[in-house]
Amino acid sequence: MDRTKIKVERDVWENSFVEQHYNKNHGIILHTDPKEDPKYNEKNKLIRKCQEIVGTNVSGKPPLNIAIVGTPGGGKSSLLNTIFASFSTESWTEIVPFGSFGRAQRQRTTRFKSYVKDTYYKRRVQDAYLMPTFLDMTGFEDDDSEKSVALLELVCTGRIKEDEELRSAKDYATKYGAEALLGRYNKGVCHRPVDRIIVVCTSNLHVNIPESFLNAVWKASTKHREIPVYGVLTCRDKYPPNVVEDRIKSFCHLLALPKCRFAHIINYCDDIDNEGVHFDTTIPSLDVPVLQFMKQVLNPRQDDLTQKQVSKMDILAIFAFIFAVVAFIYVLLISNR
Ligand SMILES: Nc1nc2c(ncn2[C@@H]2O[C@H](COP(=O)(O)OP(=O)(O)OP(=O)(O)O)[C@@H](O)[C@H]2O)c(=O)[nH]1
Ligand SMILES: [Mg+2]
Repeated sequence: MDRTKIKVERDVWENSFVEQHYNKNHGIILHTDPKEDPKYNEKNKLIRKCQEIVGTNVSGKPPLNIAIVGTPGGGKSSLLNTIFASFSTESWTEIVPFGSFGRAQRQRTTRFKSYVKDTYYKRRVQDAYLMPTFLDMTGFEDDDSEKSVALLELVCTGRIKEDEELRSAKDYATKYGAEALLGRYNKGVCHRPVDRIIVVCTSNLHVNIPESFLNAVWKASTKHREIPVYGVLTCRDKYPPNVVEDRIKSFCHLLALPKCRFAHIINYCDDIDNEGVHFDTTIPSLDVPVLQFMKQVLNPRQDDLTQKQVSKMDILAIFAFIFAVVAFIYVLLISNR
């Protein structure tokens, strides 16, 4: 093909690899039969590609743990439901409760929750693919104080327990400081060390980009080991790329995101389907850009934890626990003399 004839639209080229998977005007047409969607075959191909990338449990690797972080109401939980619908061949389901109050004081998600393969990956016949575990949590404040970085650090090192309220850890840090917080939680067993971080933020121009929070993510993600950071801007239906060009640039700049680690997407939501077509089906035109992004996120990296390293960390945690118990008994015996 004559290379000079390839004409790339400016916003397509500048924003992300995901751009090419949207129609020029993002006019998503809803079909009750997903096979009628022009992106149906592409969706299935991308699912297969993602399955190939993650491999099966024969490899002996653990599934990746992917943390979804952001400030309140940015679309974190909605993104998870969209990712799950993208991997699904049946229908969108509200697996993660979503719907924000839009204020930091009242958040939809208040507890730390993991979504393992079994909770979202429905197949008639179960397969052995190592689909990742996703971690959803409360929105963070736009703050890069030591306290916020410490809180993110706990998330990254897998110290937060299932169903724990991040607020209690935050209150503890406010009372006793970041060091005390890390000290308290570091005694705990390592639950799910994070392999990837996806930072989610709304495209809504009336909401400030949480600069300090993005800075805190950056600090926490590089503290112990390099955890790859990805970025998603939601609400593309209301704020298309040409309207939020500067916002996209700042967001990517603040997180140092190259094109392959950024996506500007539309989540499954009432705004794009007020007739509820997606309650009974999936919308491949919405899924394809998200799967394209997930393909990038799932790509293996050299420093991904292996099963061996994970078990080594477990053993270390058990030894630390035994040591703490023995020390406690010793102190008790001494003080009773
Ligand atoms: N139009 C539109 N609305 C969206 C999109 N993504 C999310 N929303 C809406 O934004 C609101 C907040 O979404 P959530 O997914 O609950 O946000 P969250 O970040 O999990 O919120 P908290 O858990 O409270 O921190 C909901 O009403 C969603 O329907 C999108 O791409 N387009
Ligand atoms: Mg939420």
